[in-house]
Amino acid sequence: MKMTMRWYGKQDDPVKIDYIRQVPGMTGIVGSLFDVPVGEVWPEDKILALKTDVEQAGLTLEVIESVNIHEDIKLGLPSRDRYIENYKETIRRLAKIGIKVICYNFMPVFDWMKTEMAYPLADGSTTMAFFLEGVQKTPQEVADDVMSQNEGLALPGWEPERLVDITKLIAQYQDVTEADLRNNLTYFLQQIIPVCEAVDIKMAIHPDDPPYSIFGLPRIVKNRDDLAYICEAVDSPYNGITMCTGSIGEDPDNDLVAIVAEFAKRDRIPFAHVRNVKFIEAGGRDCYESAHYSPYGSHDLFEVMAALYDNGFDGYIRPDHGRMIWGETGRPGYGLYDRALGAMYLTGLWEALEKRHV
Ligand code: CS2
Ligand code: MN
Repeated sequence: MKMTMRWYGKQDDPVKIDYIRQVPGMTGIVGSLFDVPVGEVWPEDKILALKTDVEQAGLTLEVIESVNIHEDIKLGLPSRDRYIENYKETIRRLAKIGIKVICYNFMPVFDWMKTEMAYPLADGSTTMAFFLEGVQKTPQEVADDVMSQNEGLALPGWEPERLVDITKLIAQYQDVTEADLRNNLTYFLQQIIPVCEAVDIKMAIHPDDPPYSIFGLPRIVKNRDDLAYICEAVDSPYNGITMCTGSIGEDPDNDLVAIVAEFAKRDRIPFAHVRNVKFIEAGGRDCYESAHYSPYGSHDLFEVMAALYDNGFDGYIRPDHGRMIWGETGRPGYGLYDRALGAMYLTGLWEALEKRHV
């Protein structure tokens, strides 16, 4: 297990990489280039500059999150082939500097969705939350709402320049069924996995967050059967999953620990996001992102880590989102303090598993 933390880069992340380095057990950064338009080939000089920044801090850069997928690939438009060729070239360039895992998602139009960016908890901290009521409006209203809560910081996929077109983007999917979206994902994987095998980079698809349809959009990475379908669509260890326990764990019908165990055993988890969520009511879907520590959430993270450990997991983990604690401000979910507590907790669980099992 290699513990990592996401970092948004020297210019854009209020969290200093030197502070991330001080978290015990931290080995690497999960990074990305955020200024390359989706679909374009990543420039080699920028990739190298990121690697240099990370290594100067004494950390490694072996995981990228994300190389995003152009909408035309998800829609299966004829123009997808050009974007897939670009994607392959980015994979080759990332391999050259030692990247081992690429996280990506196949969610139409936008990435994760929360309706509350600073939901207050009883201990005075704030956290992100998702309430179904919050999406019973038009996407434009939801976008405006989230932006106003978020000091103008956009959710991924909800960037102001895309918002102009969000209704149009969503409309493009009107006739796209889940089966169509699955076919488009399979087509993409069939093209890129041979390249990944050749250059030794594992692809790791991130589950849909939340793991069910919203705004009538098709979603195909929601549960055990979806994950199995994807693994079998192109049967290669290079076609893997980012096991995000917070996303899969947002549907009370998902048996999180069993899902983690199954896909770890199948050697399809090169990368895991391990965090907790707390359902407001048992059986319901409204939830907030709690502290990682199991008694504070609805999932048992000891059992999650044990499912990874017992099934031979040797990939990368990151604590994913954290609450805002100790007066920290900045990008919701991505402060330093609570993610550091989460990382340390997970590292402690792993140490206990190792010592008791060896
Ligand atoms: C991440 C996702 O911040 C997060 O919630 O887990 O945004 C993730 O980076 C993407 O879905 C992966 O493509
Ligand atoms: Mn995640």
